[in-house]
Amino acid sequence: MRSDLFEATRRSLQREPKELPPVWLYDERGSLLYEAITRLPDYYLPRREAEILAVHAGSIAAQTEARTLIELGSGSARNTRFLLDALGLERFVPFDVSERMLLESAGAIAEAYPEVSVEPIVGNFEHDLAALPTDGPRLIALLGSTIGNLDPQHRAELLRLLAQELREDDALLLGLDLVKDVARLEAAYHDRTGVTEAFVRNALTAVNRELGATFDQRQFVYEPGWDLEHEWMDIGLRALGPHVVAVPELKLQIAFERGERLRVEISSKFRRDAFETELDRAALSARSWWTDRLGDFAVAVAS
Ligand code: SAH
Ligand code: AVI
Repeated sequence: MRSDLFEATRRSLQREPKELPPVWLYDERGSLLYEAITRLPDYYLPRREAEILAVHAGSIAAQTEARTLIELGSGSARNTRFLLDALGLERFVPFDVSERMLLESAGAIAEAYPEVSVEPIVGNFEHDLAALPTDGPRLIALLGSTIGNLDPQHRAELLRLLAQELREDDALLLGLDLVKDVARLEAAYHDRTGVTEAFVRNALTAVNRELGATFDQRQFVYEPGWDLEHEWMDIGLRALGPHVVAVPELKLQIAFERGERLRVEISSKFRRDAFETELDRAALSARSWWTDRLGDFAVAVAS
C-alpha cells in the first residue's frame, strides 16, 4: 500500500501542473483539521448532506433493504448515523486510509449501536476493494462529496470498480456537492480562520516526514481557486520564488519556478445530467436523486 502511494507521489510531482496525491492530507493531524473544517460556518457541505439524509434515510432503507453498510472514506462517520438509525443493520464496515480516525469512530459507533457488528478496514478505496465483505444486501456509501476529490479519470475508474463489485441486491449511495455561486465555493475553501490552509499545508508536512522531503512552507502561499472549465475547486499552493525541493525517499529533485502551482487536491462540483452520464458509462444508474432545500448538495442512490 505504501509503495503504491510512493509511486503515485512520484508521478504526481512530475506532472504538469505538479500535484500531490490527496491521501497525504489525511494523517492524524489532517483528519482532525478536516473535522475542524466541517464545523466552519461557510463549509456548508456536511450540514446540507445531513439535511437530506435526515429526510430520506427511511426511503434509502426501504429501497435498499441493506443489512451491511460499507462506508468508503468514513472519517468520523458523523452523517452515517442517519443511516445507522434507519437501516436496521447487521454489519457496519467503515473503510478509510486514516487509521486513527477510523478506529476512533468505529469504537464510538460500536458503543452507540451495540446491535450492529462494526468491522473497520484500513485501506485505500482506489486499490483495496477486494477486502470488502460480501454478505448482502450491501449499501456502499461514499459521503461528504469525497468522490469529488478524484479527477474525472480516477472517478470513472472507481465507479467502474464499484459497478463490478455490486451484486443485484446491492446499492451505492453517493453524497455530491453541486455547482453553485463561485463566491460561496471560494468562501467554503478559503476561510478566514486559516483552518483549511493548515489542512492543505499539512500534506507538505506529511510528505516531509514520510519521504524526507524538504518542502519549505515559507516558499508557498495558499491559493484555492475555481476552475470554470472543469467546474472544480483547484486547491493548492503557489511558489513565491524559484527553488528546489528534494524528495530523498523517491530520489527526486523538484524544481519550482516563481509563481508555479502545486495542486494538493481538486474538489469537483457536480451537475445532475453530467453525473448521470458518468454513472451510465460505468454501467450504473441513479435510482434516486435528492437535494437539500437550497439545491446545494445531492444524495444519489445508484445500482
Ligand atoms: N465521509 C466523512 C469524511 C470525509 S473526509 C465526512 O463526510 O465527513 C474524506 C475521508 O476519506 C477522510 O477520512 C480520508 O481519510 C478518506 N480518504 C480519502 N481518500 C481515501 C482513499 N483513497 N481511500 C480510503 N479513504 C480515503
Ligand atoms: C473530503 N472532501 C470532500 C473535502 C472537500 O470539500 O473537497 C476536502 C476538503 N478540502 C478542503 N476543505 C475540505
